[in-house]
Amino acid sequence: MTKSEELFQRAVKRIPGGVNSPVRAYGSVTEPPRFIQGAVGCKIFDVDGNAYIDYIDSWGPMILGHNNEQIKDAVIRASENGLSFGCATEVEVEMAEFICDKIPHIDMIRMVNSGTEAVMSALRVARGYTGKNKIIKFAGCYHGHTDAMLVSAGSGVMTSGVPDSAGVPKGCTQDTMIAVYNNLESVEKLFVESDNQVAAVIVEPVGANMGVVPPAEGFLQGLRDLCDKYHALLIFDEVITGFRLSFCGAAGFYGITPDLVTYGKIIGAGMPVGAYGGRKEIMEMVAPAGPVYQAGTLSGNPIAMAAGLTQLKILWEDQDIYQRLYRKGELLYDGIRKIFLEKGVNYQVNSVSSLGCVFFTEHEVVDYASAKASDTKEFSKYFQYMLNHGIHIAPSQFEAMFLSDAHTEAEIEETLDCINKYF
Ligand code: KE4
Repeated sequence: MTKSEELFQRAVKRIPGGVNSPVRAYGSVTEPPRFIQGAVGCKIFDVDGNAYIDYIDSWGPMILGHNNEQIKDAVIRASENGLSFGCATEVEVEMAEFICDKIPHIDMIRMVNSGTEAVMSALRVARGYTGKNKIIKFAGCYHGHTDAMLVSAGSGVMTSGVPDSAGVPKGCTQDTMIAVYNNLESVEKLFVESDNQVAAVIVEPVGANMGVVPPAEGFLQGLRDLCDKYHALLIFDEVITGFRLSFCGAAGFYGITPDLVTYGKIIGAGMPVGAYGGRKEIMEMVAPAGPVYQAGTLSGNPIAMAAGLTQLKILWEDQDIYQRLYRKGELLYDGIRKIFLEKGVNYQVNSVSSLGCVFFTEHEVVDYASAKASDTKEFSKYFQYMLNHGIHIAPSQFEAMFLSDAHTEAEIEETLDCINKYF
């Protein structure tokens, strides 16, 4: 028995499913979950001494690669003053000023502790600001596990095949309406049906929780126009795309201005940080400035802020990273497309810059229904081969591959060689 297997046997006795987040249980693949000892750069090491090229990157935060020295030093330095005070600190002001000075559509921002908390709070602000209750989300998009968003959600919900979640009363989802990603008609239909009661449309500007599904040409602009037409807010959930596609996220990459934006992952550099922000007139609705309540014991934690701010400063000062990530994405995902072309494999490869995935289906994947048509059994066999040949990808068809600045051409070539051997 491997140490991972032994740890998993112990874990399942004391932690539901043996993990603190469902996707880590490898539930939809046939491998026992790997327990990780450590990581550096683009490599991750399990407790049995196996090394892998890592394309999970902690689900996105590790855009610079694992164990970045500058970030580690910042955490150690900050921890010397204490871990948490429950009072305001200078680093929170620096973090807020840094982001607001550089992201044009953010006048004010509130730190929380996860992407879920950021989304939950942004939805409340949108409802408080507009005085309306309905929210439009998209099938296959995942916005964390707040009750109102656990409807046709992506990521772990989609992986587990649970269409929604137990324990979510109808009352929590009665105001959540589901549209079809890349289908503007399905969105306008809901606006018309809801008798002008839509507070907000929330969208992953690049779908990355049903596998990777890029926005069709005009889709994001269409959402912007519909929200303006029906006086609703457009919320970009940039928990994955924020500070990844460009320093200004997908909003900057596609040139679309959201009214509110949610962040997670990269903003904390691996520490538990989420955030939501937008125009001053909206954000001043948030307590104690306004009537929309939201709070958190560890929000803006000084250690987490030190980590996140260090990472954001590195990204800001070296913005060529976004060109490097774009080129690495082309090398990897175009490389897979080339292999499929040469071998007559008709599977799909969807990608946007450093995000991408292989869909085990012969049809184009443009939304939840077409993603769901993928053969998850074939995916599981592919996952198992990759893992046993030192390539660590997400243990689910409905997740993304993440490239970091630490991945070099050598690792990408090694990955392509492995994929070539498999197919
Ligand atoms: P967290 O609460 O997990 O920090 O963020 C929720 C969330 C919100 N919005 C988007 C677009 C997200 O992708 C996420 C979380 N992403 C998943 C990966 N697909 C986290 C991995 C996990 O659940 O363990």
